[in-house]
Amino acid sequence: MSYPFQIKSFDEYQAAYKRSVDDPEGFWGDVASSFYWRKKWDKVLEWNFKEPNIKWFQGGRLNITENCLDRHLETSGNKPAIIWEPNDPEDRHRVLTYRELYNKVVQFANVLKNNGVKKGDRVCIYMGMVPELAIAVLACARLGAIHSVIFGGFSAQSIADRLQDAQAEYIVTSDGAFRGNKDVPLKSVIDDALVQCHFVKRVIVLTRTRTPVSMIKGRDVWWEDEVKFVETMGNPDCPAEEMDAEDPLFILYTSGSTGKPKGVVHTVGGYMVYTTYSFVNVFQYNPGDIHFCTADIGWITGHSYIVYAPLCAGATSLIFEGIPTWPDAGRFWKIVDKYRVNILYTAPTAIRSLMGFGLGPVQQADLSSLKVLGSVGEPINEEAWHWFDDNIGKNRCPIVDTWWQTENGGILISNLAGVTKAKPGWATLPLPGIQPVLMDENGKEIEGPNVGGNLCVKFPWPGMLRTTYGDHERMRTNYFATYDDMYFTGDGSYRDEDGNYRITGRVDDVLNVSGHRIGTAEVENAINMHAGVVESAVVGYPHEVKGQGIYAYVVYTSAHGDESLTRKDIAQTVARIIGPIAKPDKIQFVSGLPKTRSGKIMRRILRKIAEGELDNVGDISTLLDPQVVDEIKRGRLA
Ligand code: 6R9
Repeated sequence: MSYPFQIKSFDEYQAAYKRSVDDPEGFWGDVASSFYWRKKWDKVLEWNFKEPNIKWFQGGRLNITENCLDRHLETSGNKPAIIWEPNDPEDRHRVLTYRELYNKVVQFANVLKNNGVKKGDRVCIYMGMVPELAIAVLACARLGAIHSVIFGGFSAQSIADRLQDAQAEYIVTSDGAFRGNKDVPLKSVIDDALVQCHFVKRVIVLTRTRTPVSMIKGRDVWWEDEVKFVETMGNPDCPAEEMDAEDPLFILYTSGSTGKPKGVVHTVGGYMVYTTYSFVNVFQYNPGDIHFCTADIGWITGHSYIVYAPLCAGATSLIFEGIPTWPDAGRFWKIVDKYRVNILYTAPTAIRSLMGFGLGPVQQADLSSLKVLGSVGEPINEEAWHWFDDNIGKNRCPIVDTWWQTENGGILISNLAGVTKAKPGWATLPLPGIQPVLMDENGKEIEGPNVGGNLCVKFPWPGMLRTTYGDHERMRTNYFATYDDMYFTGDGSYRDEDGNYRITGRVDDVLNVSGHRIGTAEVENAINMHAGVVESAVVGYPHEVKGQGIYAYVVYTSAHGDESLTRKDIAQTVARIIGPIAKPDKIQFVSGLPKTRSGKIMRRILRKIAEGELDNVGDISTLLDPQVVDEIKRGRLA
């Protein structure tokens, strides 16, 4: 496969960028033309950011799986589509060619069909990192069912919230998942979630860990039995459902600054075009390259850069079931060595944690196959950048620092490997089609070089979200109400004299813990569920490995009893309500929170204290009870 839209030089980048701004419809129409459409679109773009209403490739008809699978069969049927490395390095790995993956997707699409799944139905997928997860995702897309993948670390309560919001009647899960030396009992978590969700009609359970599970009559079926049934039918074909370009492809829940996570909706046509375009350009993917993205498919990075974009590009995508530190901290490097990986796309938090193990684990592996390194999820600090560059890329692999969000579908700001210049700690330049602007607090654009502000995008791109599921108004207030006619990202950024962007992090109440987005409000709500907690306030603080840690200030009723036990108990409550990733790192008991006379918690002060900047908390004169600040400072947990 060749990629007519692949940018090969800085001049080409500049030309593509200019055209994407001067003639966006011509530009994206050309990119989209190299995909397979059953029927071409009537109109490339229609939009306004007021309602907002965004439509790309209207009237176009297609199925994304025909682009991921069918169209590669003739020329690349025997090429590996997926390489799977199991949790335990002693176990057998698997390779699925495009032909094999196609057969499995068609087969499982028939399983879903036999179980009643139709176009437009929501299917929740809760699995570990096994090839069947990608197969389930693609099988949904083949039928036009809307998948909603939930990361395997989320709790029963989080799952129930998402199932209810999406009104998902079908679930695909497995008995359990292996992660390092743990096995996570996924099916049993689903059972707990379903106590509250009687509308769920069917649960399909894959065997992975052989953890004992209870199967509910009439509701739960085994993946393997259902596949066998399709085999006895003679493995019939499953023609792809013809979709409109603007039909939803999936829902993915993500945290915001208020309330419960929202269901970000991506649509078939634009998402396909944008993610594939970004993949081929940012990583400079060439046919035959082995691409290893270490994210979980439960997050957007896995959706876009493990499943959809690589497969649309006919690439080989490596799926790793385990964790970077098991059986030892050399696991990533051994995988690179074993499969001769060419592109390694990972997160700063993983790099920082592996740095802590020294160079021993790195030196045992041959990393000479690597050509491109990538980083995503949070700002990468210079120390981690250089360690990655020196020790993994051996100073000969470009590092792409890719900034984007669940809502964006694909990478928005990044250097293009070897084509545009890297700058440590900087995401650098916008991709063609992306028009970033910096805004000040008063809604004015900040122009010129060497300035900082709130990062917005002023023109639509094909991969952007179309709505928040079931609540379009939420999409408007979240992203389009802060600034007129702008998509507001929630991030702050600088811009230098060459037009490079350096993302400084969230400016709203969203934390980024090990690259995971967590809303402070969500954590507070979970803490407040604990009997005995009166109220709480949660802020982030700099954490050496996680990027940000979670610091909770908690007002607790009874002062007696064992404090450390109560802390453990509260952390456990959060893990039960949200999931272990949201557990506070520090819990400080306080007698009150710093509030204004109107009752608003002054988080600015709490943030400064958590950061250890005790002399720099700013003006506290407007507080109802300024004395509480001194008490909180004295009790600060180092
Ligand atoms: C893809 C993904 C989005 C938030 C985003 C920003 C942070 C992601 C970054 C980065 C600096 C980068 N972020 N990549 N910050 N440099 N290269 O991570 O999506 O989980 O929705 O998180 O992550 O703060 O707003 P998501």
